[in-house]
Amino acid sequence: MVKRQWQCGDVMVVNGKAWPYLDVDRGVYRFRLISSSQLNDYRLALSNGEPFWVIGSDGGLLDAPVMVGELDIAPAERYDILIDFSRTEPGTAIDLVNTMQISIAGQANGAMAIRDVMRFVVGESQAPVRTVPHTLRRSATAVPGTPQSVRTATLSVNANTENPTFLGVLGMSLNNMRFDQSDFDMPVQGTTEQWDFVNADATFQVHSMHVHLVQFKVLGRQDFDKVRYLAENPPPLLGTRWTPSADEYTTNSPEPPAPYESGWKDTVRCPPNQITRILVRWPTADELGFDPDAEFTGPDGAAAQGYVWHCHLTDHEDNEMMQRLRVVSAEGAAPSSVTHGAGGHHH
Ligand SMILES: [Cu+2]
Repeated sequence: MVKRQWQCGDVMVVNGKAWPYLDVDRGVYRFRLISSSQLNDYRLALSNGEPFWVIGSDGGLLDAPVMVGELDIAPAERYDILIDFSRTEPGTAIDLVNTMQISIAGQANGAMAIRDVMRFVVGESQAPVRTVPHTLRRSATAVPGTPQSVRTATLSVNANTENPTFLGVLGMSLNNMRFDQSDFDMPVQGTTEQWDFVNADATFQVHSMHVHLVQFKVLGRQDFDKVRYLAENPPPLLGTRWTPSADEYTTNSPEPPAPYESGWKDTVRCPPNQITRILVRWPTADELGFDPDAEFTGPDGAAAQGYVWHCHLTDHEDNEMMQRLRVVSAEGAAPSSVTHGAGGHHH
């Protein structure tokens, strides 16, 4: 667990300890990482320049270990990694470091980057596991299929005229909507959709988008011209749905996801000035063994339905960067506002 204290802190905390060290034997170790940082994303590497292996992501094991020199991890993303200390000289100290500059908001305390995460100190003994496996699954992960529709979702930080306090003037929204609006997305059970997360945020913040109920595939990312996009599609006041496609404003070719992002994910890094595309298959009640659209009683005692999708930066999700979502049955589906076909990005 990697965490920084407060929004703009400058102390790296791992499992509750500031800059801890761990004694390791000479062998291969599995670490289960979750970034519980509130704001920053990190690029993790080993100080000795040695590679390590990613073997799992949010939704389980990858098909095979992916050797990396660096691993990007945003708040709430999970990765399982293997580090091989088997050939390391006893007594060697190896640091897990972050090579990513911290976010602009995180630099308010003057820290540009927080390099040190934790330290491994290699001992004399041999650990029981001394090799990295070649495969992790018997069969390759299934792909959800071709999307029947494309939804554009916009990630924005915009002026909140109702809250004049410091930082409160910034409203954070998805699709320019408030959380309690009723015109949220209602995908149909059994359908496959492409969602294009358009990060048009003025603050150059990486958002970490999390969809409840499902595991999805990351299709990739593409740069777009945010200035022209915003000029030609000016967002209305907060509270009016605003989801223009950014496909006409792209400035390079689509980039595939990092190889370690090829497994099942429920949380994805959405860098600024990029479209991050995912492929989601909405499960049916039969597949789940329960009705995902069943009514339940909300904390306020009122009847509610559905799930949420949100940015996992905690002050963003707490500031309305969260939307409701209902996964409706095919029979109960209302005509939707989904953009079909044209302009979409198909693989
Ligand atoms: Cu965010």
